[in-house]
Amino acid sequence: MKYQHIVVLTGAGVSAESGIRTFRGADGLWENHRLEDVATPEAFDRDPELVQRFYNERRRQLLSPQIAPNAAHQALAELEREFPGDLLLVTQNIDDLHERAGSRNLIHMHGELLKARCGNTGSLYPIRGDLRTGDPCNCCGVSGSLRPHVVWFGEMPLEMERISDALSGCDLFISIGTSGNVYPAAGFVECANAAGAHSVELNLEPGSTHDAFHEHRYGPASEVVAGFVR
Ligand code: BJW
Repeated sequence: MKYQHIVVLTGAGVSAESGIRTFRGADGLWENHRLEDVATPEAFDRDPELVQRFYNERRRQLLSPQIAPNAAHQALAELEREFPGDLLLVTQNIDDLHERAGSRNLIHMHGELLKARCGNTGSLYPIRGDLRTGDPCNCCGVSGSLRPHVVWFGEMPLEMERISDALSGCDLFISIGTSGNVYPAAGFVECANAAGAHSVELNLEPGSTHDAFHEHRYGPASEVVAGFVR
């Protein structure tokens, strides 16, 4: 491969064929709530039980035996293992399917479903069961301080400095299975283009920022990702 510094951005579409629903698909509602009604700090302040239930259900689903990485996750892990240059995988997904497939140089910019965070101290805890509104946390003992370790609208995505550095030094940027509706991730293609990188969109259908990409391949991630990287 003629490239040396690759940044890959993934979104919900990469996990769709593993059985995890995307956000903005035809059935993108949860219990008739819009995403914006459960994925904001205001929603958590207003109705913490509703928000905890939303994430508890998704955590249970993620840990159910039928959920497993698909061929797209596997192909990206294989690329990381075999690529002689450096590859940073930035995912907007809060599932752990990239890790399960073997990816290691990975940033979860919107957080991780299998971690809880203390709202008072920022301490992180692994979590595989349900979070409840009255749970006290080990670090401060305050009940109700634990929240899912995820990034809601209006909050700062994680590790932005490391991501910006990688984008400004990359020569190939690959975006996979994201609608391009949510910033700052939707702006990464422009950062990569400004750095002189070749940019590629792999998606089921054109996303909102498709015009910004130099190359496109449309189809299910399990097919187009494996086809592109191998
Ligand atoms: C397949 C497939 C298959 C399906 N194969 N593909 C105006 C302008 C600019 C910004 C803003 C603005 N107004 C407000 C903002 C800021 C706001 C924002 O972007 N709002 C928009 C709605 C406009 N952003 C924020 O608030 C962010 N923070 C922020 O900006 O901080 C300030 C800042 C300033 C400067 C620098 C840096 C920061 C925070 C955003 C947090 C998003 N959080 C969520 C929830 C996370 C927890 C959870 O999972 O519950 O993240 S929202 C949700 O959307 C989730 C996702 O990661 C994210 C993106 O969704 P994604 O992955 O694109 O999924 P879908 O469903 O939209 O698309 C799926 C795609 O897959 C589709 O394209 C399908 O075609 C495809 N597909 N099957 C391949 N088999």
